Amino acid sequence: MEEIRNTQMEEIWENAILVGLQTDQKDDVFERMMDELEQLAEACHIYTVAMFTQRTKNPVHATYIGSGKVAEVAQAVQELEATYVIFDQTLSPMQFRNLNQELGVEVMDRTGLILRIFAEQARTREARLQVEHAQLQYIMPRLAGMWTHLGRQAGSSGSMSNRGIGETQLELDRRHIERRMAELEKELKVIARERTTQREKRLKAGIPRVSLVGYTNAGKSTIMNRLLALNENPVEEKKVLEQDKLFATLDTTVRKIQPKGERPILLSDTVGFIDELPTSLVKAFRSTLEEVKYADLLIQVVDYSDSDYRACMRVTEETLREIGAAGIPMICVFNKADLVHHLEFEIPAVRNDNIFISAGNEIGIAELWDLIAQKLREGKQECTFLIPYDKGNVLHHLQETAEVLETDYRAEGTLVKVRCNDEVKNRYDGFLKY
Ligand SMILES: Nc1nc2c(ncn2[C@@H]2O[C@H](COP(=O)(O)OP(=O)(O)OP(=O)(O)O)[C@@H](O)[C@H]2O)c(=O)[nH]1
Ligand SMILES: [Mg+2]
Repeated sequence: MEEIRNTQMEEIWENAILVGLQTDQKDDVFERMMDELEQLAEACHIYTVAMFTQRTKNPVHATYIGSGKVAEVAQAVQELEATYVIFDQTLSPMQFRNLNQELGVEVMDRTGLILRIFAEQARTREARLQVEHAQLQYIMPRLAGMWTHLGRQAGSSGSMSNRGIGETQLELDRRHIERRMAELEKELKVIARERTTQREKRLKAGIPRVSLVGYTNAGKSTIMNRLLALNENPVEEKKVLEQDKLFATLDTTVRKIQPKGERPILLSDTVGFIDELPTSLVKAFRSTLEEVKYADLLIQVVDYSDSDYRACMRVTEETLREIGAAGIPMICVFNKADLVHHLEFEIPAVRNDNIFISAGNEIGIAELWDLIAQKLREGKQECTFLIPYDKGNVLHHLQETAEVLETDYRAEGTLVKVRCNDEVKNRYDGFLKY
């Protein structure tokens, strides 16, 4: 039996008690945060057996929650045989150490939980290295407190919240971690360079790049798959993973979308955002997210059925600013409209740069494509340049930066009709024919 349980076929679920501290948040915001914490735990196969909350202006310096609450939680840990106690905010190393000691089980915080999901979900080499780096950065200041609970727990397996980096953790000293982090940084740099080369190749191809962005679980991957289905010969293997789970996608996938008779785009699907995404992770995933920075158009996917979707949009926009992708033209897809009760209009509905759809039910996919194509044409104009044959570099650059519509070889040079923005038009003003 034990053997079967250990195979990957069966998911082993563990129990946790969640603890939240309501400081200045409104009730509904706080509730939503706790809900999200429960979902994050679920994504790690951790089942919530109880939830404790406390209202206070300021967290207690030493233990985050008050001592009475600590005792209450400690008792519940015994009674409910919980494996973890998970806190709603990032704990300081000291709080972490004290709580580990006083509660006698493994303590996790929101950041640790997110890191664990990332560790479990990481598939590609780059994602794995990025997650390991973020984990080490998180562990460093917390090393001292990490194992205190084990002293009290006879026969514990010694599993820890940050799996995947080995169980010899206890012996790892700071120097060792630092060395490993430096190694990881070096490897990641090499991968980032390869990624840049790939991107440059794609840039040269002159195909517009469009990136799906948005809060985790909003439906980005589902939209990617529905748009892929518009291709003339859709290939099943090109599909990406869509799943009702936070952070189902960690890697960036780029796919060419080209419905029959249309101009192609390169669409990228990437890691979702979340409120207070640990900065170590944002940093670690910076190169994965670079794809977004170089997009011609962003598609912000919003779960319209989420009562607080506006907060999710704010998080997305903040994260975009953080990664240097603010200011890129954007359309907003209000997805999961099928789940909205009493919707006052029919879907699909397009309002300026906003579109209301249900990717899950394949409603509004063609309309979304039209909006993307229209938005990509916006702000561009058709111009014809005559480039003398000795100005090969100019022609080359035009082909890279503008959408070439027609090419004709004349006696005086190459006549190219392109669709381009003002910047390109002005730069080659001297060659402008009409
Ligand atoms: N009801 C409904 N469910 C949807 C719709 N679109 C997507 N879903 C479901 O929402 C869940 C999340 O979808 P994904 O496409 O994986 O979401 P994502 O934004 O890629 O999420 P991450 O990669 O985890 O950040 C899946 O279970 C989808 O089937 C929709 O329009 N309506
Ligand atoms: Mg996804």
